[in-house]
Amino acid sequence: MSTNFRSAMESANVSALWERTEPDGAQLTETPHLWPWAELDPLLDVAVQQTDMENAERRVLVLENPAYRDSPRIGASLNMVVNLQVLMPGEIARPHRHRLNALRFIIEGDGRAVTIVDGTPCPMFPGDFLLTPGWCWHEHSHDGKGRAVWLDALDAQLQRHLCTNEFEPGPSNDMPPPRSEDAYAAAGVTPLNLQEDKPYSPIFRYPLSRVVDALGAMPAAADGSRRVRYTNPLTGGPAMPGVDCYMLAPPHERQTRAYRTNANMMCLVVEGEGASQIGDEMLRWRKNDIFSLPRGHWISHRAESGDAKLFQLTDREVLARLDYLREEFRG
Ligand code: GTQ
Ligand code: FE2
Repeated sequence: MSTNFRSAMESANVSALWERTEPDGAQLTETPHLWPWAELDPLLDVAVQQTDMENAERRVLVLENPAYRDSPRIGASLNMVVNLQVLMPGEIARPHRHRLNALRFIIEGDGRAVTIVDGTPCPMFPGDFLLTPGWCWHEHSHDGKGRAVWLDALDAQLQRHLCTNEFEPGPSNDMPPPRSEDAYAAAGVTPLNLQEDKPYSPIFRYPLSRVVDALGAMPAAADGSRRVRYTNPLTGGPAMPGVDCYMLAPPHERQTRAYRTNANMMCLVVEGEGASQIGDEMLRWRKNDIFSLPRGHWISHRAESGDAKLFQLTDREVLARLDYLREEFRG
């Protein structure tokens, strides 16, 4: 390429596509990764010793997928970050809000730690699933005993790419009045007179017991698995934008039907133990382990105890709504 052409392009603010070399996302090779609870658990104690909630906005460990170590990517999964947060008795995490959609899945706590979401207090018992949808005020407090530990997941990289995030520190000047979720407690019945014009579920807290009841009552699929989705009762769709969540009970000593997709998924082991075949790799998992299911691999799970349950979060719905989703099943 002549020097004249090069400088003419530069001053005209154009470039030659045939000379560009940066790889596109499809060439990024992701391998599955498992973060064992046995390694995460002691790090949380050290994090408590080394941080003071007076100075920290949140006491959070960010899971970093080693597949992205030499890339500008961050976090556990391509479009979603997965973090662990810990709060001690007497501590608070101050109110703020952001456009990122966030969820919490509670790992440890005595139910005396609370997240207040837009004025609604949500007690945090182990196994509970809580929503903090985009632009809702939220703060955490703890007046019980022992550590409160939970998984946070946010659609951070996606919104970072789209430049759609905003952040506002509290205190709030427009906190909505506290509301009750009891109107939604009866499955199959939704109130009609409420002005619900929000793009997320009116339920902010999904207790584990209801999920376990549903899994126990439903028939198994042909491969023996049982799976429920956390939905918005007003639409039947996902509970909120950005991250779509499920609970899977894989069959005992049997493989689920293998599938492959261009969506990304993260799993938290809620109960029991088992193994997941992900491409060429077999990941063995047990309670509180966290692992990634990167796009493109053939995936199949099996339980090795009767009670095994995986909490799953995925960007699948984002891809589906854009008509970008591709997935196939084997057999
Ligand atoms: O608890 O508000 O893990 O704002 C990352 C960002 C937690 C939170 C995270 C957050 C929060
Ligand atoms: Fe937040």
